[in-house]
Amino acid sequence: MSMEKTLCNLKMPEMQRLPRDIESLAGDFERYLTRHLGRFFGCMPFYLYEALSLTIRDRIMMDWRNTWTDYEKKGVRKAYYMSMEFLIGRSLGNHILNLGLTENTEAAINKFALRLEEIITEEQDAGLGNGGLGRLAACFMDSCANLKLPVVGYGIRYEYGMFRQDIENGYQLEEPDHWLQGGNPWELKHPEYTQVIKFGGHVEINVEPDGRKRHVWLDTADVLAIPYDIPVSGYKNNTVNTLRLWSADATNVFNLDDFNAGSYSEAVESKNDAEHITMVLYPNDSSENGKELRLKQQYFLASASLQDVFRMWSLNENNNFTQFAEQNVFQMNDTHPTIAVAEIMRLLIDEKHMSWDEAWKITTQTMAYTNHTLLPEALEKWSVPLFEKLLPRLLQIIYEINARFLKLVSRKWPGDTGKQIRMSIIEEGDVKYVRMAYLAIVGSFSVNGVAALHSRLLADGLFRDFYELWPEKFNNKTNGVTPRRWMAYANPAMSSLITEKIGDEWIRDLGEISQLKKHVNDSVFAERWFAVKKENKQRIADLVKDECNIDFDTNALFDVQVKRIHEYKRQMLNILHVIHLYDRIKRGDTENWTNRCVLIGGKAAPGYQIAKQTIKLINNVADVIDNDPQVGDRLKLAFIPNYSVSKMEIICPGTDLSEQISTAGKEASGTGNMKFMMNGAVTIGTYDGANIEILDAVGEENFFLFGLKADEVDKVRADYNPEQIVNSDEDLKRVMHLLSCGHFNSFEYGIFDRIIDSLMNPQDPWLTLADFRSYVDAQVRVSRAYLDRAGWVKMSIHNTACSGYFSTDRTMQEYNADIWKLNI
Ligand code: 26W
Repeated sequence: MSMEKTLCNLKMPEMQRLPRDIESLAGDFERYLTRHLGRFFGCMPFYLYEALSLTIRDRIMMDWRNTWTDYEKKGVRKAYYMSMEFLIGRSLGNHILNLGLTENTEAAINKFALRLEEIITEEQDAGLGNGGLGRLAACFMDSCANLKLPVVGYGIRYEYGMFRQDIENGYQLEEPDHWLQGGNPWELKHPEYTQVIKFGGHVEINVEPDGRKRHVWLDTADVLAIPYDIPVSGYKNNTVNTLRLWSADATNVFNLDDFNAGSYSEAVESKNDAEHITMVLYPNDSSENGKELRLKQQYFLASASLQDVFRMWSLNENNNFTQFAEQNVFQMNDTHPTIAVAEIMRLLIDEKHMSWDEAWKITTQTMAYTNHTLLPEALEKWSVPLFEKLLPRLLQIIYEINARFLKLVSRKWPGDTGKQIRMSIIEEGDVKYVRMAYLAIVGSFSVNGVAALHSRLLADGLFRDFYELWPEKFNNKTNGVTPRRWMAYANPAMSSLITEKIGDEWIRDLGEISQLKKHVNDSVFAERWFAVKKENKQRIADLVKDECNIDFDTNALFDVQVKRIHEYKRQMLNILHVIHLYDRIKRGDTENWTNRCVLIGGKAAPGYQIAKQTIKLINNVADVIDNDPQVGDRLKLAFIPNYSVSKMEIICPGTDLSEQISTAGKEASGTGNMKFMMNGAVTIGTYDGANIEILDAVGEENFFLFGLKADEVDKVRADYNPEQIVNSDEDLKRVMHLLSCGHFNSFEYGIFDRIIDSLMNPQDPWLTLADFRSYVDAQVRVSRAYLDRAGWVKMSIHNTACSGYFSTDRTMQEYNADIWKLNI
């Protein structure tokens, strides 16, 4: 290791930029395949992918090193995006696009009678995230590189990513996702930057000769954190940022007592325990189950990342932390990494020997927190006994933060003990809990929601007391998606059509896409737009044929809902509508009919029973509908298994209608809605999350709005009566009858009872039936609108033309202007 250090300090000669012409790409590709990997053409295609990735990676290295050394220079203020999830998906195709090498690479590969597409699809998705929050982090990284913002991502290198979903007899089966099995050409291991993470043990107080007390955390079980760096290339701008993912390993020191007692295997066992920390991504995206290993993961990420930043700081500044807050800012992606608030205090006080006040000042000037959900069951809290056992020193620090904070509360609201109890970071009760969101708010200078409505609901509702105390901390940052992956890469046909009309600046700056508005009435352009959509629909049809053996006709309206399966997202409302359409066909009510292909996809958390039953119901309804000759092409339903980033790359370009139908006030933002809109889908949606901003951008005549608004939801809840709703709506009555009479579960008695009960429950928090009528009416408007082909295409172009605001480039510029203040 010391050897490595010396060598690293040597001045390296300037790296030469590698040639990017077809010949040299082809030559390197062949050389990697034959001489490095020892394979030949005709081998398993995975090796072709590996050889091509190494070829492309070589062409990133120089810019990567230069970008990093630029950031390491003194005086560059940096942001660190801390997230338990980065849902990256595939990398090869994305880097080829960003490097501007699409054509040359294709040509180089063609020389070997291969197609680029075949090679790119060999790559396993890096599925290191559950859904929206994880994919958002990946889009943020892309945009920061595009904007040349000095931002480093910190995350966890899970051995197993999001589980693979198989469908058997209509039920979800979870299979482990061993994505690293074949090796990962996109990561560079950096053992020289290993950090030590402590767990367990106890705390003692030493009195220093100068009389100051010092806390020492002793007898800990230590785990090593080893970083793996992943390059994040900017779009044709020679910038390559870094995503640093931590992997857990045992310390090299065996437990000598065990060892000497002859317990060799016990000594080795500890290695296994340590490695478990980064073994698997938790697949829950909305309810916290308080698992010990998850808290370990969170602390592991926070501590390793903070120590890494401190290490880099010390390279330049020795141990002088006076300027630290001027040069560094941490953005915490939800409460998952917010133990960082206490950990940075520990590092500053116990290891850098600062006073409490100095350390607190640095903490509250460098920490920022983003909230992604209002669902109470998703708010993380950890039991105090668990904390005490795993992280005793951190618990002490949290208690001290809380004591000082509650003093402030009592000064602001003298005598209001209710307020103190409500706002306390520690929840009192038989078992005490640490409320992570409150710790995050108290320790941060910025708290943001992810769409305008959501941020308002945080200030007015969930975090109201805190908003009253510190209104200046609260702000909104509406989410976005990266147009590189979600348009330029995923939808090449539409991208070239757009570029032909308005040039290609939109890829770098999506604001430019508004120029398309000039062309909405151009009928030649509209016809070409329609043709491209149709090609893209064929790709969905092929996928559905391949995976579900169901025939989608590209003349039909493609109606898509893909996202995690959750009651608040109301896949059930979609199914009720599908059953209603089926019922209409069966009773012959098909005048002016619009043919529809309905596609639903998404994973259910493995322990979320009702979500899993919903998947089974979708598959059973699909079976009945798709095999009924009387239905024919009028209606098709498919459930696409194992929905993932790479599937969305095929799905969003070919979608006509985007389903965004959550109970108002429940979907913090949504980001699938933005991908669809960008690709020319029209939205049917509730007044929720970023739908509201999409509606503002496109206007009411280009959006199918329905359902109760967030404030109405709360009022209706008081005397919600599903039975009465069913009885007063003939269509709904028939749908509920078909559901409950076993029409979709002939030999599977009772399997949907729980779903039906929850819909019929006056306490149903998601008020699904309350929005049925308004949803069906909106769908009638959709069907009618689709019959007018020219009108529909206009709407489609208009949606794309209005999508400029929903680029993560805009989101990142706002984070930078209001929170990070880099490059200023
Ligand atoms: C219990 C652990 C847990 C809780 C919540 C794990 C993961 C979560 C995430 C916050 C779930 C999530 O992905 N939320 C989504 O974040 C997106 C990005 O901001 C939003 O667009 C979605 O509306 C929100 O549901």
